[in-house]
Amino acid sequence: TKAAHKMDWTSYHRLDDIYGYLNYLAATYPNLVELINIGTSYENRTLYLVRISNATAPDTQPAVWIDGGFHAREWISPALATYIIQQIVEEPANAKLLNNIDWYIMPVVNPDGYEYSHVKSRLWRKTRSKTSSARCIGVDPNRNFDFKWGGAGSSSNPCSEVFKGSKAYSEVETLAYSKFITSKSNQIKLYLSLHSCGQKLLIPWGYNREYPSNFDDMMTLGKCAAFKFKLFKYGVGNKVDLLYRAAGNAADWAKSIGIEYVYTVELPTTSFIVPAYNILPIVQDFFPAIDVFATKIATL
Ligand code: ING
Ligand code: ZN
Repeated sequence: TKAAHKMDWTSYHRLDDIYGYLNYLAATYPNLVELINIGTSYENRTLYLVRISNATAPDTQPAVWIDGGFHAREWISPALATYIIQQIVEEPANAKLLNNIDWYIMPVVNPDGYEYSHVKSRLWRKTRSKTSSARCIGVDPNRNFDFKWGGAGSSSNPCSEVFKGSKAYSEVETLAYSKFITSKSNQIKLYLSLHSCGQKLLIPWGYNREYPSNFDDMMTLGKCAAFKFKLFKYGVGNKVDLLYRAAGNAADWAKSIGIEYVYTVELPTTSFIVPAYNILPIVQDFFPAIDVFATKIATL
């Protein structure tokens, strides 16, 4: 990989640049940032996430999980995930976000797809694993989780964009992800999975038109967070009410293992193709919501 270096939010970055930035942060702020390797993708890329914490004893305080890059073409999501990392680690004005919270942030859950969308096919969505069909590649990682796997809004056709895979966790990426989150499930109080597009904060369930028992609490916090958005207007509500059913999605699974506050975020705009000059406005507009979430979580 590339030597450690800085990052910017005026262009989209390839996986090596993103990992180079994570390396740079871990090397520059060793007491704050830990680079964690949770496995290897189908095409042999490392699956990295960062832990940001100033706690002296590990795993003793509430934690936040944030991910991006589930879907290859949704480039604004790794951009926001890396921006959140940068703001927490490198912006002194945000030091309060480190009080009583551990942050686990994984900018690119599906690195093979992400790279493929850069070099071959801009609108690629899925992973890059071989399927039972010689013609069709990849699984929708957001239909591959072991909660209501295979239900409405997923497909058993390998050529579908919402192919559920041959079984739950057929994909090494979703398996590694689920194992890591499970290992921290007592600590993680808030889960944000970043997608695009459409400007929504989506609340489980997505498999069925039903609400989790703390749905009203998730609505209240989601609306408080959404009040912070000035440039882009976000809708807040249940996944099926605002979008569609999608069984086997990661956020439903996260909710099913007991994480209290769970959101799938559909970032701006109304297209997967967001011009690079819109990255900064989108990520800067979003960041104040992180403070709302953190304030809630730190007191749980
Ligand atoms: N949307 C997500 C998808 O996987 C989602 C999020 C999940 C919506 C479940 C509704 C229900 O379809 C994008 N943009 O990928
Ligand atoms: Zn997506």
